Amino acid sequence: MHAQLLHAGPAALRPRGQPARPAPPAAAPAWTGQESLAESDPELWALLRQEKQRQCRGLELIASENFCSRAALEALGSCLNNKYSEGYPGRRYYGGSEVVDQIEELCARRALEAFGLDPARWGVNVQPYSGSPANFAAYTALLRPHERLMGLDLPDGGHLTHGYMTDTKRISATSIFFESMPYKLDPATGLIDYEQLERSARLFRPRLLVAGTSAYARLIDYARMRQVCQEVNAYLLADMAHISGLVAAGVVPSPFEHADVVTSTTHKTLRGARSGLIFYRKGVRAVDARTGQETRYDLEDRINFAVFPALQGGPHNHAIAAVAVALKQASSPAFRQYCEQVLRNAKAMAQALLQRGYTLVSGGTDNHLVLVDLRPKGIDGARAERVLELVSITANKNTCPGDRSALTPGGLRLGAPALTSRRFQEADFHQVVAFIDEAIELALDVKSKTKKLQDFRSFLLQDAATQRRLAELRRRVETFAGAFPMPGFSDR
Ligand code: DSN
Repeated sequence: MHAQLLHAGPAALRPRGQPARPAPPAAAPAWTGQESLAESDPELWALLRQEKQRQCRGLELIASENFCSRAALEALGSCLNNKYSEGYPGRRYYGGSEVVDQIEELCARRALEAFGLDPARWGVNVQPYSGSPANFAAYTALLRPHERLMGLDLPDGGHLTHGYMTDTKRISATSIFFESMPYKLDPATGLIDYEQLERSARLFRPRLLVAGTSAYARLIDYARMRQVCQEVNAYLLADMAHISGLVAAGVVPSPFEHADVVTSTTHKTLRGARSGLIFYRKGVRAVDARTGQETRYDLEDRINFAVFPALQGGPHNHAIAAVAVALKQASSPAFRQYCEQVLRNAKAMAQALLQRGYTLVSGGTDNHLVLVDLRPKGIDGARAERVLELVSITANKNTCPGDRSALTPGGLRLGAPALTSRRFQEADFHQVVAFIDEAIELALDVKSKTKKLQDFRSFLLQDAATQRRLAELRRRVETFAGAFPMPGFSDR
C-alpha cells in the first residue's frame, strides 16, 4: 500500500472532489550574499541613485556636511562591519580581534599625528559612534550626575549637547543628567560675550566649560576660556566638531593648547566617515610651586570606561577604519590646501553677500561658514530654506541672536566645506551667492502674496508662474553644479 501511494503521486492522496494544488514554485536561487545592491534590492538601489543625483546636481551648503572620499567609503562598506570587539585593543571580550586591534591602533595613532599631538601627553578614544555620544561619554567621565557645565546656548550657535534646555523643558540629556547654564553672544557684535561668561561662571561655578559651536563664524578664544576654568576649577572641553579639519590643517587656532579634553565628529570639515573622537590629556596636570609635587591627569581610564562599558557596546570597526583613512588624508599637503580654500571660499561668500546688501551675524567669517541674518531683508530662514531647496540649493535655517522662534528663525547658515571638496573656488562662490540672491528675491515676492508659513509653502507648489520661475532657476543651478567633480563612488 505504502509503495503504491508513493508511485501514485499526489492525485492518489487527494480527497475526491478537491481541485489540484498549484505546482510548488521552483526552488529559489540560493542566497550567496554576493549579489549587488542593484540585484538584491532594486527599490533601495533606486533611492540611493536618486540621492546621489541630488548631491551631484545640487549646491550643498549645509555647514556640517562634506563629501567623503571613495577610499574611506570603501573601508566603511567593508567586512569590518561584521566584527564584534567590545573592549580595547589587546583587552577584548571577543576572539578574532587581532586585525581590528591593529585597525583601532592605527586610527588612534593617525588621530594623534593629524593634530600634531605627543602620545606621552595626549591619548584618544576612537570608538564613539558620533559627536553627541562622544560628548555624553566625555561628560559621564568628567562629571558626577547633576554636576554643572556651561556651554554656548543653542540659539546662539552652540549645540544641543552643550546643555540645551528651554524655560519649560530640559531638551538635551546633557541638561537632564547634568545641570547646565548657557553663555550667550553679545547681540550687538554677534561675538561670544566672554565677560558675561566669566560673570556667570563665577556665580555658577561649573565643573566643566564647553568651548564649541555649530553656527558661529568666528574663532574661539580658548586662552580666555582656560583662564575662566582655572579660576573656577573647571575642566575645559573643546568640541571642535565643526572645525576639526581646519584644526588638523593648522589654518585656525588649535584647542589642544588649552583644553583638557577635545571631542569631535569626523565627517564635517575633517571629511571622513560618520564617527566620533575623544582626545584626553595624559601625564602631569600641575606641579605644586611650593612642594614640587606633581598631580597627574587621570582622564584616560575615565574616558575609556565611559565610552565602553558605560555607554556603548561593540565599536563600529568599519567606521573606525574609514576614519583612519580620512585621518591619513587629513595629514597630507593636499588637505591643507583644501582647508585654505575652504577659508577663502567662506570669505568670498561673505563678501558677495555683503555686496548684495545682506547682513551677517558678526559681520563676516573667520572659519568655514557664514550666518546670514535675513531679518533686515524682511524674510526668515524657514521661507528662505524652502525656496532654496526647491531650486536645488541645500542650506539650513538657523537662529540669530534675539530670535524667538526656532521654527521661523531669522537666519540662514551657509558653509563652504562640501562645495570646496567639489573644487569650487572664490568666483564659483560668487555665482552661488548670485543664485541664493535670486531665490531670496523669489521668496520675498511669494511672501508678499501670502500670510502664514503654511500658505507660503502651498503657494510655492500651486502657483503656476512661481513654479515656472522655480523650475528655470533650478535648471540653471543644476547645470552649474553638475559640471563640478564629485568625490566618492561615481554611482553611489
Ligand atoms: N547637526 C550638526 C550641525 O549641523 O551642525 C551638529 O551636530
